[in-house]
Amino acid sequence: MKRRTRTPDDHNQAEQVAGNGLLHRRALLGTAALGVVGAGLGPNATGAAAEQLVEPPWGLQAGNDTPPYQTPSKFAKNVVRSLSNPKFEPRSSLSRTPHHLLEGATTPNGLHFTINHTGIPDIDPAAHRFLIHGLVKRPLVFTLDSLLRYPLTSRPAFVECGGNSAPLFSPKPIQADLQALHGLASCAEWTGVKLSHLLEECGIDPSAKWFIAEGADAPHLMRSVPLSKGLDDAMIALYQNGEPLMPGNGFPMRLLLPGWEGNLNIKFLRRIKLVTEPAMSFWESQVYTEPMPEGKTGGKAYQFTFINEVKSFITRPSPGLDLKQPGIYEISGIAYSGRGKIAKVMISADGGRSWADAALQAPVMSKAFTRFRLPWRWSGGPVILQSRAWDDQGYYQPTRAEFIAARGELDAVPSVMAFKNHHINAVTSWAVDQHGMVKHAYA
Ligand SMILES: Nc1nc2c(c(=O)[nH]1)N[C@H]1C(S)=C(S)[C@@H](COP(=O)(O)O)O[C@H]1N2
Ligand SMILES: [Mo]
Repeated sequence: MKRRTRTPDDHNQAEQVAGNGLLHRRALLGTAALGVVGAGLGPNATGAAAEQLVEPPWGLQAGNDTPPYQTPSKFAKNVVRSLSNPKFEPRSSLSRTPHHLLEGATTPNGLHFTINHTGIPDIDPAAHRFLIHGLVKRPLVFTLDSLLRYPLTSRPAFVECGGNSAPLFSPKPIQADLQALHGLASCAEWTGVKLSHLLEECGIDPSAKWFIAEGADAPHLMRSVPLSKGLDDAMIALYQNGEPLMPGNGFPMRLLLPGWEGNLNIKFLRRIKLVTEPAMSFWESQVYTEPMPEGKTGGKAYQFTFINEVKSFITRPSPGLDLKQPGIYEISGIAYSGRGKIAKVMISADGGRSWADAALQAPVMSKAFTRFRLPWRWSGGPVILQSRAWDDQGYYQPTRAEFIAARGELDAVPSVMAFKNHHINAVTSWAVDQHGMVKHAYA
């Protein structure tokens, strides 16, 4: 495609490209293109003459001391995860990422979602051992220190629980915020040792086709993984966004299987055993399974669903982030695919009748969050906002109707832990009413 240069015409053109005020993504190049250049203002700035610059107290005295590890401003104290088990009862503990309060494509470590089925173990890295055994020529034991002597690599990757977005299985749209609906997915830059490297050192027996990975926490969570994934992009991750893994995310080491269902990414990793067949463990046979459409199959389930399929959602606006007045807004959101890179995101403001191409924030990385944006002029009427993503492997995010057609009627009581409610990637809709209030809707 040819590079487009801006013409003087752009200055007064904020070209509407789809219904209900969606503007061409090139308007993102500047407020000039939004047609507000005459006023000399961005969409929401007020004139400098209206208010005199006063000297606030923080400009008149020295500030606070510097902590060894900094935490966010007290004025950003609402930017936190929501907890499913705040009293720490004896059950799984989930924490959800506040996507509606974040920007960019990286989830800060303190806000990465977590699922820990028996709490967060307090692992002393000096005492932790990681073993590779089974169908190998030379079983080996690794410590954190010994792993740090191997070549390290870094890559961004999202992790998404198979139960993320489970509320969308409800037959009526559950009125909850984005964090509650899609908060079980996060994206970080992970650094560690490629698993293929360690497997080659152990010497793979030709009869090995799968491996079983097991955690060191109390449930010894165990999953079977095809060996081909272990030899592809699997990593023993030691660092998360540049610092040692967070305790809730697997300190001191975890299995990272980019693009594959969260549960397979075994944290507190203590063992990888090469085998000929999957173990059919509790987690792969009872919990993270996916039923085939009922009636057609008599209640059968797919044996394995490893890949997190392409998904997107709009983070701003979203429930709780109501629009104060008509005017120009930027629609912002996240898209990702467990198969590769995001190729395209489209946005609709009229419930799917017309669509506009969103701008993708570069660099677009494989199996990682991609931020998308589009300018929008809200005229003050009711609209339905939707986003829809395509990946570079030819897969696209289904509409709700397409998803139901493929998976059968959605009659489940949504719960992350229930057998039926996994792997939903249908389009999410936000209904904005004439007062600017944003609600979860089905369209
Ligand atoms: N050892 C161990 N690994 C685990 C879990 C666990 O409880 N223990 N939870 C799994 C689940 S259900 C998910 S979705 C992912 C979540 O990874 P995160 O907590 O780093 O976001 O970790 C998986 N790995
Ligand atoms: Mo999960």
